[in-house]
Amino acid sequence: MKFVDEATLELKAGDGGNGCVSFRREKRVPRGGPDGGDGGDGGDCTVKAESGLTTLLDLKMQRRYQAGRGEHGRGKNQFGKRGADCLIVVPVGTLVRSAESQEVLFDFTREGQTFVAARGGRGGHGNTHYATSTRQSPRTAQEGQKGEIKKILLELKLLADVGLLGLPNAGKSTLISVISKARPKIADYPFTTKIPHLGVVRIGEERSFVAADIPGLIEGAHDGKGMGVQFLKHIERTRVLLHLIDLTDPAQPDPCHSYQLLRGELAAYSPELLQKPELIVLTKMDLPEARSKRGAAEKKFLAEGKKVFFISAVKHEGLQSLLTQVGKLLWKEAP
Ligand SMILES: Nc1nc2c(ncn2[C@@H]2O[C@H](COP(=O)(O)OP(=O)(O)OP(=O)(O)O)[C@@H](O)[C@H]2O)c(=O)[nH]1
Ligand SMILES: [Mg+2]
Repeated sequence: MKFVDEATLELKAGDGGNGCVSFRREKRVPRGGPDGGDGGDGGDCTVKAESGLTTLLDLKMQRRYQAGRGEHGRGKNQFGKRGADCLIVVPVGTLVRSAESQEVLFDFTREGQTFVAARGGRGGHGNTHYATSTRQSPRTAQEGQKGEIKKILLELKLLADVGLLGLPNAGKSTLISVISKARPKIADYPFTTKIPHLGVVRIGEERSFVAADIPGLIEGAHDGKGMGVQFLKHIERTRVLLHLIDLTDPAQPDPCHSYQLLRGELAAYSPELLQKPELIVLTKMDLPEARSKRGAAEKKFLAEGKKVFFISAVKHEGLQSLLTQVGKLLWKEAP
């Protein structure tokens, strides 16, 4: 599954501070030499990659970024302070393009890489730089350069390994929020999730996979009902599916039926989806109502040759063995 996340940003690097025209004033020295300091450089707009992030969503909230201007130089050879840099943090995997030409300016492949997307203006020289043997009292100083103004397009492509699917309210967002740092909205009404959310799930020290929480699917989804077909395409490229089922759903007293209903939607959309390795996950097992239906549900699925997992995302129960099994399917070995 591939998500493309995009954000267009307007950057303004800091202007350089002006150089200063000043002369030494000392007692008994009528005309001291020049002592005007240089202006400080303007701050840069720098983009940096960090591995904990998975989306560009935060950057869509704020589109304009401005770095600080350099201070002007002062007398007594005092240099102006450099302007504050402006740091824009993006996930690893982000591509930076020029918004005008679409040209790729930088490709973040590793954590910690930085790229100066708009450079601050150089500070101007103070009049000390202009003194010569024949011109001892220069009244000239240089203005600071303007900071660069750039418009950039950030593009992030992320591949999800595992797709969480289920009817609305099945507990998909709750699960991803306890196994990863993703924080989709959770609520007790259907269609809380309107866009897919990705989360990086760590297994042990070395391994991790990307899970995708997608909006709930309903009968007729393949025909565009509910949140529609647009999200089914997102799960086409995942390698493993987790099919979440809520035993307490009043509209679905029979979990096998709700399972088949969703499988039917997948089949109608693309029969290949049925070939993907999947795990059936019965959720909300901390609720007495779910627990009372546990035995019967397990038997029913077993009769169809299906093994099921029981979890309570809220109580963090059953998650370890579920994730271990996901790891086995992804890597064909114990993680
Ligand atoms: N008791 C209990 N409630 C849960 C558990 N998991 C989810 N819920 C509740 O079930 C409701 C739906 O949870 P969500 O995680 O938003 O469900 P979803 O599948 O993402 O729903 P949509 O985004 O609407 O498709 C919320 O009120 C959750 O608090 C659980 O393990 N135990
Ligand atoms: Mg949700």
